[in-house]
Amino acid sequence: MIRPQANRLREEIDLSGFWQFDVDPEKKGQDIGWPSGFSSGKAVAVPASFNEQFQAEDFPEVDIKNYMGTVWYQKRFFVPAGWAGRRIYLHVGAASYHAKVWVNGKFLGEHKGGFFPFQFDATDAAGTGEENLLVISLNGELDEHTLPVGLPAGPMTGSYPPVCFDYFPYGGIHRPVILQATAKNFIDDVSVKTEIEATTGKVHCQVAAGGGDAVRISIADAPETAVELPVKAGLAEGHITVDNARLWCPKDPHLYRLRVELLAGGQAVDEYTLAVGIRTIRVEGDKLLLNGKPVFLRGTGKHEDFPILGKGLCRPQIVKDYALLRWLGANAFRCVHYPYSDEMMDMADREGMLVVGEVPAVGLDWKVLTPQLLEVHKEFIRKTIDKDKNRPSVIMWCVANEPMDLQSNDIYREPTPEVEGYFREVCRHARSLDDRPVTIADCTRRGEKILQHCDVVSLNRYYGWYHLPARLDEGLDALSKELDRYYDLLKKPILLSEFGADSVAGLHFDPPELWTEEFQAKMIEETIKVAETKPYLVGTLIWSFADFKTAQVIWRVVCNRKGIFTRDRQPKLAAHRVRDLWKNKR
Ligand code: GCB
Repeated sequence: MIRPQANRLREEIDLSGFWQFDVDPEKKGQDIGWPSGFSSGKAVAVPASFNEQFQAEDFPEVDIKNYMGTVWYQKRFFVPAGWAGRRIYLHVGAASYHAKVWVNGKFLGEHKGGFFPFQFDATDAAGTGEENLLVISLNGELDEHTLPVGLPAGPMTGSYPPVCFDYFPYGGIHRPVILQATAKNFIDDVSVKTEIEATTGKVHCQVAAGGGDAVRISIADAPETAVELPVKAGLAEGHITVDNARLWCPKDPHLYRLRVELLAGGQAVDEYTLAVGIRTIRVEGDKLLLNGKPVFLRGTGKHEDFPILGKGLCRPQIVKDYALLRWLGANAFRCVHYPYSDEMMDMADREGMLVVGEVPAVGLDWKVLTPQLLEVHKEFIRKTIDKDKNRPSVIMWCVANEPMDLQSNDIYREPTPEVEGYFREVCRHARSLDDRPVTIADCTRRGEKILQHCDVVSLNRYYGWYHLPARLDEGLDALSKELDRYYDLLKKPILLSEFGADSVAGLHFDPPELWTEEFQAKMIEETIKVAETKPYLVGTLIWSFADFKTAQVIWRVVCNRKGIFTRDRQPKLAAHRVRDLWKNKR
């Protein structure tokens, strides 16, 4: 899938703005004709989560802040007369969780999964030169067959709202909704892989086309690179070469503009431009090699989370987050626990960030690993890869976070052969779709049976906090031994994919105590120092970039407070300490 763009052969209309919104706790909307429009409810902003946009009395029939049931969105939009005869489709950047879409009462389709874009053809449903009505219903209920998993078990048991993962289950249309017009012959998808031979960059392209007879690919502003490829059975494949290629890397994240033109009868009928970074990424021995040279990831895990907006796209916040990452000296982040917006990822490509992409597979209690969930998991791996496959910044796929026996909460329990088989298949599937290294973030002490199927071993470790709380010296010693143990067993590169401690901003104590800024700063600093003595370690990703909203449980103070920045992006002591460690290393 490619996202909409405006160019000489494509037009787009962004439907961001105020929409009509209502709740439907009894799921009656469809029976009483809401797909053709409804007049009840209130105005809501799109993109954004709906949960924090209202007061409780605005929707007395539900608890709107914690509501995960059905809601309806509606928007009138005008399609220009000039779009007559064009192919028109609707692109939704992301909506949580299960979406159904109608235009002028005509059902276009449905989509499951809160963090992926989806598109429906609206050519027949939408009228040109007139006003149209778009209606989207969303349902946010999660269960044992969804990802994230919705069966409340493990550490979040008893949370409100009930979830089994540590972030707030915000609902709504979270990313832009865009209407795109193309020619009837159109570019449907572009997949790019890059290779380096001495100083030459090779850009392999696979273009899926709806119609047309040939595809021309070139680097924009370098017409001599152009190559023409025939379209056969809807596909065109080939490569262009770039002499003396500027290789994409954190210090010089150079992006080439790949131009793809679809030709019919010798005429360009569609065009698409894609930012491409020429780089390679692979694992060799215990190293992660970017363009053949070892890289070390210094950064944090993040969330899409901000007051009022919830998980909605906020461009100023994205710009600010990159400014803070640069200020820290970070070169990396992990998309905990789902694929991020394209806007966030565009900046990663431009800023030279090394990104661990992540499938929204969290809350994976061993009990729910059924063949049915495996199918959903594989489908979501495909969607995650499809969304960000062309991005130079994405250097690894994390295909699951902390699978464990959540019911017993026993981190020393070995996975059964069935559990191991599930993750073997998950890793195999990811590799069959893409050549980036595959990882799983483990939180148990017996993860080797699962981690052996990965290319990089990711460990989420909280020594000094959840384990050996406040006993930092003992914790660091245990961490050091455990890292060595995993390396000796698996002989693979290890990423410390989470570590950290909660701190309430403004809470101080000397000598450092749990929950204070001093303890968090010390724990993070000392953990980084221990980790960096390990030659097989390929990165340290602090948990977390900023405080973020969680469901209510008695050990979270409104938010998870492991941020080294507050939720509104003010630095805690830990951020200053990390900057001292990293500022000259980027
Ligand atoms: C983890 C999870 C993350 C939590 C974090 C914590 O291991 O991957 O989702 O937020 O621990 O703070 O407990």
